Amino acid sequence: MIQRANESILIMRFDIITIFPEIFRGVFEFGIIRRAVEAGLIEINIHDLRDYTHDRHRQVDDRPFGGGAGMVMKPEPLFRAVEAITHSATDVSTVLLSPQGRLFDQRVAEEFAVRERVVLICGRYEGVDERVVEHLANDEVSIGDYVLSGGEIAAMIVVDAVTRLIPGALGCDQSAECESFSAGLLDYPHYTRPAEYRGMKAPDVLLGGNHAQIERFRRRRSIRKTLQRRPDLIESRTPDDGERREIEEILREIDKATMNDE
Ligand code: 6GU
Repeated sequence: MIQRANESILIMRFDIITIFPEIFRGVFEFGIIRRAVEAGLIEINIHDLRDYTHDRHRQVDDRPFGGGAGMVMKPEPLFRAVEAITHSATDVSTVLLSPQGRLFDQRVAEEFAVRERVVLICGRYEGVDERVVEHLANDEVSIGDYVLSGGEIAAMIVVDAVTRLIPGALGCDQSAECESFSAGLLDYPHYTRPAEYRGMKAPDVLLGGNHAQIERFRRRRSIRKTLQRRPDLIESRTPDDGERREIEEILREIDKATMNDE
């Protein structure tokens, strides 16, 4: 459970700095994010970087010193934008989105969720003047090991993942905790009506109403899927004795099943 710095309800403010503000039209107007905005839990402001230029051409990038391909985002508009947006605010994370950043995962989302303000600077893929990295941003984040044309889509992902962690943003506070990764495991499979569809059956145990059995079934399926698909997540856990026994048991079952296939 995330505890905000202040126990009373505190609005969390995102500021996104981008050269493509139109990209964000619409994306925050649906579902959980929309409801969080309407409920006054979060505020999202989109800023056009060109508004912080002073020249006639509203130039935000320039050719790299030392030569080479591509353009580099100039420092002055970015410094001006961040300074104008944050002025004297404290408890601000100023985050540059770039492929050089640390990997954004659920832990990082939890870190941001306890901030009062998060400023997201959308870098373009060719690069951002290093003085922004060193002296303006206090964090640099990447959403994965692939290259995007810019940080805009990454910013959407960060806002989404962080908003879900803000108390009250989900219908039920508990549901974020139960979901994939909060417990460090992949989610268990879900089923709904009909109980049988084209010969494909939902597991009987889920229809029976025995809650202890249902919980055990779901936990074991979570562990099994995680072992098969993301063993790295299992390795980074410190399981208690019960869970270690369960993992070993499931591993033996998987072994047995693959031996039968051979
Ligand atoms: Cl945050 N930006 C860009 N341009 N590419 C990325 C990324 C961010 N994260 C992964 N690839």
